[in-house]
Parts: sequence; structure tokens; C-alpha cells
Amino acid sequence: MDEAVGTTLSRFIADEQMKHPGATGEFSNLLVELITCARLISREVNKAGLVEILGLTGHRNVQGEEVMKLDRFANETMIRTMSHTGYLCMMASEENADPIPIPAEYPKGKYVLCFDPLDGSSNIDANAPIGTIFSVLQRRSAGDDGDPEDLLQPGRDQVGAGYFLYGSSTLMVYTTGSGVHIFTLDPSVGMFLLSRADVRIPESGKYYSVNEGNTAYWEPGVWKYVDYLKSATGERPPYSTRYIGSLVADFHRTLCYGGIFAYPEDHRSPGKPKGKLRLLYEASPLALICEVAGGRASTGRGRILDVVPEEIHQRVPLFIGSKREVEWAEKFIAGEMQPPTAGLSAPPPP
Ligand code: AHM
Ligand code: MG
Repeated sequence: MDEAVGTTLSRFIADEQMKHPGATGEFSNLLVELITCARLISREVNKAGLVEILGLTGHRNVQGEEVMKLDRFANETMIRTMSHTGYLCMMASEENADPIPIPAEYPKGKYVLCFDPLDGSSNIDANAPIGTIFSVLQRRSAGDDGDPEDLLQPGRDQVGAGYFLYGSSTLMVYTTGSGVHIFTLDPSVGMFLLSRADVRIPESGKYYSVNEGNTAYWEPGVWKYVDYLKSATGERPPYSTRYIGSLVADFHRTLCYGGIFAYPEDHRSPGKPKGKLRLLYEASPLALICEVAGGRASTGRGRILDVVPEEIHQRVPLFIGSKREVEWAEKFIAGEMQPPTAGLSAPPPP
């Protein structure tokens, strides 16, 4: 076992910071504040299942306080905690239509934060894994208060990105561009401990993860690609499918085991195909993690990290995971790769 395993997250962050002599420590402190948020959200996620058993769902808990919906709780926790750190000048959340300024009374900092406070929230009632995704960028505008334009930077300019996964245990996965590291929350001491440093995604895997209920909305290259994965070739058996419908959880499995997660474009609106997942706080941070871990993240036609956002809730198609499977997806979409003709299912009607 790696002797660093079990190192606390704060010690690991401090050691990493020492490797960068010019670092001010502000980014490390920002991570510590994000960890505080995650511990609070994780506690509420763990309690959520009990609320029903204990009969507390009538909008009031045992202390007579309102029981807040988890996604609202997560969003408010992030905004409240991160607003007064002094490290940020602007935020964007999946739950807020507009950019979130830092209130005038709080000090401002040089970073901007984009986040999805509770990704996969449609899975909450089924106790399936959900998560918080974050992306950190440096302010570009001159003034202290930041500008909404500061949020609209391509993913390649992220200074750090990560996610917390509230599953059978609570994990934190993050990168600052040199290595992807996984920490697990030890609930008995309330601390995140290193479980894997410098994670590498396998070059290829045996799982594909996509909502196949949407097949009829895909462009031909995508359904040909998925059919290809499902077919047995001389070199490999068919791929297996895994799909939770919770991006953080589906991505985390893909990071660990390899293969691909995809949310392709919906081609029902001719000339305006759109993905479902959001660039700033879903696709970009996971793309940075995936690339640093040795994988690939693509819109199907280009690198996710090179997409220049035009608005904060912009959606993109996403193909992310092992290099081999993502490259195949790009080739199928470009028409450079075709499935073998025998044994494949018929295309869906136009
Ligand atoms: P949301 O932001 O409305 O929660 O949607 C994001 C989620 C992702 O977590 C997941 O990958 C995807 O939506 C699943 O979508 P679908 O149910 O269409 O398969
Ligand atoms: Mg989401």
C-alpha cells in the first residue's frame, strides 16, 4: 500500500502547497472551505433517509424547524459558506439563474467558483449516489468585485476542479492540474483521508454509460458507435452497460474502471442540437479531472476544455472516459469509423 494512504486532506494540501513556493495558500484555504460545505451536505444526505422513517416530512423537523429540500440546503450551504471566505469575487451555481456576486460587506478574492451543489438530485429519494461538483478559475477582470465575464473562461484555464460523491462513503476527488487525488471521509473523526493519489484512468474499459432511452434523438454516428460497443468483435466481447443517472457517480465509476460515459446531443431541433449537461460546473471540471488522469473528454467534435462558454448555463454534449472509447466516439461521429455490418441492430426511425 502507498505509504501516503491515510494522510489527512489538510496535511496533503499543505504538502502540495510546499511544492509550489510562490503559492499564497489562498487556493488551499478555498479547498478547506469547500470541504466544510461537503461535510455539512454529507451529514444532511445521510440524514435524509431517516427523515421519512421518523415521520418528519411534514415540512417541520423535531425542533419545529422547516425541513429544507436537500438540493436547496446544498445550494444555500455553498453560497453562505463560500461568500465570506475572502478568496472569491464571483460564483455561479446550477441553482441560480444569474451569477452570484459576493456581498459588499465581505472581502473579495482573486478566484471565481462555479458549482453544481447537488448533482443527480433526481436520485435522492432512491438513496442513490449524488454529489457536488466544483470548478475554480482565476479572476481576469481588473476590479475587486469581479465581472460575470470572469465565469466565461474555457475549462483549460481552470486552476482546480473536483467533486464530492455522497455514496456508500463520502469521497472527495480533486486536481490542480498535477495529479488526481481521492480522499474518503472517515465519519468517526470527520476528516478526509487519502485513499488514492495520482489516480490514472485505464486506457480502455469494458463499460459504457449512456441513457439509451434517448437513442431515437441521437445522430447516426452515435447510435452506430453504441451499437458497435454492444457487438462482439474478434478482439473483444460486447461492452456492458452501467447507468445510474447521476453524473458524479457515473463519472466516478468510469474514472475507476475505464470505459466511457456519454450524454450525446439531442438532434430533435434541427440546426440547434444541444447536450443536457452544463459546461461550467459539470462537463469542464470533470474533463479536467479526466485529462489529468490520462483520459479524454470531448463534445464528440472537439475537446471539452477548449469550448469557450457564451453563457453560464450553457449545455454541451459530453463523451468522457478512457482514451480509446472516447476516440472511437469522435471517429464514429466524424464518419471515420463504421461498425461491422453484420449483427447490428437497425437504426431508429428518423
Ligand atoms: P440535473 O442537473 O437536472 O440534475 O441533470 C443532471 C443529471 C446528471 O447528474 C445525469 O448525468 C443526467 O442528468 C441524467 O439525465 P437523464 O435522466 O436524462 O439520463
Ligand atoms: Mg447536475
